Amino acid sequence: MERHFHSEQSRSQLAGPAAGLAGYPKFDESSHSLLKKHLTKDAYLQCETRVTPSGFTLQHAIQSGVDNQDSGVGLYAGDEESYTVFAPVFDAVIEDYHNGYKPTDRHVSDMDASKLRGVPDPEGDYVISTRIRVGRNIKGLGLSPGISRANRRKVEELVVEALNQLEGDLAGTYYSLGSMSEADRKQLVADHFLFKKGDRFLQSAGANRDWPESRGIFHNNEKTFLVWVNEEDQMRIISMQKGSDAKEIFERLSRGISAVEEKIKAAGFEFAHNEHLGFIHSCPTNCGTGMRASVHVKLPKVGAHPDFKKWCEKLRLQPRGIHGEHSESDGGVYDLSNKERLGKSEVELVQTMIDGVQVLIAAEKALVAGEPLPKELTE
Ligand code: ADP
Ligand code: DAR
Repeated sequence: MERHFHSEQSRSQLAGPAAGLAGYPKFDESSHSLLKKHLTKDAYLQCETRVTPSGFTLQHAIQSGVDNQDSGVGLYAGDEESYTVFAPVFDAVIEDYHNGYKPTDRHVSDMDASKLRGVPDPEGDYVISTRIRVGRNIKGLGLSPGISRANRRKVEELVVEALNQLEGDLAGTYYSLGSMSEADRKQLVADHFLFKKGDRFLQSAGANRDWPESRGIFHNNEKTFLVWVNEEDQMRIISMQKGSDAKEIFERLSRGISAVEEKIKAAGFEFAHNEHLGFIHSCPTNCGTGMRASVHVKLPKVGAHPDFKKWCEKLRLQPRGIHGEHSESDGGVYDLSNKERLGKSEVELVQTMIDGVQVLIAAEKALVAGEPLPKELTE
């Protein structure tokens, strides 16, 4: 068995000698995580003593799903190498979550906003706001669950240096979580920009270590372009505005990503990416594009319909609450976004969101008028 020894004492715990199944985790009957489904005894025995170059072990990768039996996935990567060192587990979880995406498949990116057709809500009667985000991580500096304190500081230094060079409609201000003024904090909360300390899933994954050090938020002067630094990923690059002009939002995001990438490359670094997994993220659900294009949309009758979740599945949409992942909807307003991230391009995913939300708005109108539902839902 190939042994992967860490190159530095970045993590106190080594994988240790083979303990066999003595350390195999317990899963509740109620758990339906992809980790429970795909951490077979054989995969566990293959991976239990492996360690990535930065010292990340299988135990680190599965801890979140062991602590949180209600996880949907339950598995995180601590560095890019986690995806190959623990491939028996990650490959199975990725193939399951991303519609049969195989270890031999190749991901293709397309950030050309001019290819988008239509907007979800031209009349502006249903969609309150639209947001498109991607994650990005800098190659060689780890991922949030396994990153060292020194590398997390390096990430903030590199990213803030890049952000401070943004020009035109992207120019703005960075606010460090550890040192922002109370007035700035209150404004960021009021704007719904301030991310909170990672949830219990990220806590167990090790992503919250040293909080709030090296964490912060950038936003442009118009508050339509944001970058979260060292939250679940090293960067969450976000473009958002009121209304549903997804093309304008996507175009700004594409320019922003390119501008940040240019500065990162000028500093001698690059985004973590490979042909198979696209852009590398800490959670396997985000690999590929890392893109979630979402609308906050008023669909009280559609949302209350017993077939709402089935319709979202059919349209390849993911419903969320309006205060972020794991939150509930509020007053018939839902966060609807593309569910897929990997194996489809950014243009395809944004178009999926546009087309799917158009269908659900048509369904809302039909339910109000007592007319037949759109054929996309009934065929
Ligand atoms: P992420 O999209 O980063 O994976 P969340 O679902 O937790 O994570 O959303 C992060 C934040 O972005 C939450 O505060 C959520 O309310 C906000 N948000 C998401 N989509 C929209 C949108 N279309 N309009 C306004 N805010 C949004
Ligand atoms: N809550 C974790 C992660 C699911 C995907 N969402 C992310 N990466 N924010 C779970 O396993 O349910």
